[in-house]
Amino acid sequence: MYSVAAAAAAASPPRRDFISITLSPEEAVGAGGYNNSKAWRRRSCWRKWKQLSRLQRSVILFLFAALAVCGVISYTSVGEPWKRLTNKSLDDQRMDPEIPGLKLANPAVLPAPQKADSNLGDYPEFSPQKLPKPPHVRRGPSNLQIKPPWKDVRLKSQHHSSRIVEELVQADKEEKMEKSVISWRGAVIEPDQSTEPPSSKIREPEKPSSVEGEDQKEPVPINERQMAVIEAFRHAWKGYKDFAWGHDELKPLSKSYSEWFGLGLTLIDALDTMWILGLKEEFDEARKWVANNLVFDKNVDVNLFESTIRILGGLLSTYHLSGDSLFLEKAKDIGNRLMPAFKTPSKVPYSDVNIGRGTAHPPRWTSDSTVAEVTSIQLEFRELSRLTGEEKFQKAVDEVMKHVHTLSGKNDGLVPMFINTNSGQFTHLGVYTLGARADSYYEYLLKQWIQGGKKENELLEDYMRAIEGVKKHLLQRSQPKKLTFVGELAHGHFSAKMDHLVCFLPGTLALGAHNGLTADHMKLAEALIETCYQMYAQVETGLSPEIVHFNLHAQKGHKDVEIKPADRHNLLRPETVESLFYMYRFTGDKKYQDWGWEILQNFNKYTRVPTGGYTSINNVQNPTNPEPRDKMESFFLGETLKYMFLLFSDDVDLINLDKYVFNTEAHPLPIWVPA
Ligand code: DMJ
Repeated sequence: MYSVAAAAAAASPPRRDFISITLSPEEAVGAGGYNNSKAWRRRSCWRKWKQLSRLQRSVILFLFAALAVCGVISYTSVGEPWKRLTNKSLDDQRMDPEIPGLKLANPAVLPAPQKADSNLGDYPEFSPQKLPKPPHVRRGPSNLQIKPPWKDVRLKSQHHSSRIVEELVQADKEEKMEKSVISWRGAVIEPDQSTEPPSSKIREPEKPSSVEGEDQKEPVPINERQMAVIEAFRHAWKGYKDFAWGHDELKPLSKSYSEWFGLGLTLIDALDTMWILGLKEEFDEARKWVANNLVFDKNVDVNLFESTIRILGGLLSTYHLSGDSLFLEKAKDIGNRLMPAFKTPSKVPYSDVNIGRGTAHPPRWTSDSTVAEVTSIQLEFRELSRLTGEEKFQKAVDEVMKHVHTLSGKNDGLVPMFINTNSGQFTHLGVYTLGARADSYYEYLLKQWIQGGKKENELLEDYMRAIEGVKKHLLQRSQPKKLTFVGELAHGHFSAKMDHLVCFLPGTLALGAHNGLTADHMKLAEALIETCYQMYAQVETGLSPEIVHFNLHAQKGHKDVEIKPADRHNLLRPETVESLFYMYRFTGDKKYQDWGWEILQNFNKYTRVPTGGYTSINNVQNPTNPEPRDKMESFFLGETLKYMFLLFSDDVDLINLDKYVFNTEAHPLPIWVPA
């Protein structure tokens, strides 16, 4: 039978996938002979149609009509299952080809941490695209991510297929580990999926019981005091941007800058503060500088400790908060360049490293390093190992801790201030302080123990012993207010001198108590933070000097706090505000917020430079002329203002202290096994 299909087949140019119907010769060749022109074919069809009887034509038309009706019916009944089938087949495509049966989660919408060799040009640009936030989508980097209030998600601009597979497998692993996703100010916190050090066995993190509820939690609005901190930060940043952009420190009065390492120290120190404060524009601009201008291949000597806590720490925490692999790449770069410091006879690191040449050395006048410096780089290098899978970083710093653990020369857990890089022994024995050169040794004992999931007992032992040492040798009460303070011990003689630096201690003690250590520590923390506050309140400007001496004997007309002329400067240091933050978090007592608020107002009154920036001052005792020093330290943005903002917040999930531990420069790093 002649059909339209056949006609269509005949009419079509030769194709490989047509249906061929062969017609009989007489059908194919009509009068006039075979001629494959269009006109001939049209005429020929019409002639054939005319030759059919009326009945035949009716049957054919009826068949066409029936076919059309069937087509419509079958489309409507088959359409839905077909659609489902189509979607299913798309789902099937998301099955991991290498792991049968493993269904992959949605393709990652957040960047996964990149491998050590990944391309530096591959950094994700921040995308304005906003994706709906499904409550249980597991995605993104194997790290803690706090999305800022200005954005729910960040998209990678490029997806190389191999990386996508990695991300998908990663996403699936994360799903298996029942990671929690909790919201913070419309943002998300994803506890780490691989929170053990590289050398240890990976354990699944516990899912916090509050996760489901918190997912629904309303973002906590920023309050007025926090707004004041944002305003202060913006003012400081304006000065830095206008006069010191890309340099280490702002000199706000001379409207210039000073260089220490020549690495944009203030900018790097301030990155995570901007993220936490929600300053998107400023963050984006700073990120661009890091991407385009931050180069470590420079013939420059840097201090191992300072560059570790400020640069390495700042980059690592910014990586964790943002998920942006740019910061991890930079962290790896500087981490590797600092490693030559550990090539010493004792493996106790030198204080200085030339990051361009790969050489390290002690200061010119000694072969000693400072104890605080060699024992306060561990949080950062350990975290770098965990992220990169390269053990060498952690190994180097763990060895230092193990070595110091075994050393003689301690006094009930209190350490001297210097250690020799050749012999590995303490030097200048007999002087004990919790201030300069020893302070963060104590802080990092506790914090490493917390970071590692409270399993490294030697760290805890050393910490507990040291606090007992403090109680036994260094605690005293002042007159007339009977303030508890931490003095110093020099060859058996007690000195009532206390550095402002010691004011980290109440916060650290409170953190220890929060982590299950004895309640005594909290009591001591409460007493010490009162003292630190008085170091501000008893001074004419309401700002603490660098060092105070406490009165041990009541004298008419004398306060508890005495200040020597050489000690009356204020460098915009963070320690008291830092401790106020911990105390408020753990007690909820508003007086700590009020004390911090007073301090912020006094910074604004005496250290704010109208054209932008804040300055350290020489004389906290002279409110009419505090003698500005013309320098804004990077830690003012990295620490002081960050802790202020956190202190005024009532949101415990704004850097949750069961998930993060702050390094000594206020850069939050994830706790490997969160509570
Ligand atoms: C910061 O660099 C760090 O907090 C360090 O531990 C001590 N000194 C400054 C802040 O005062």
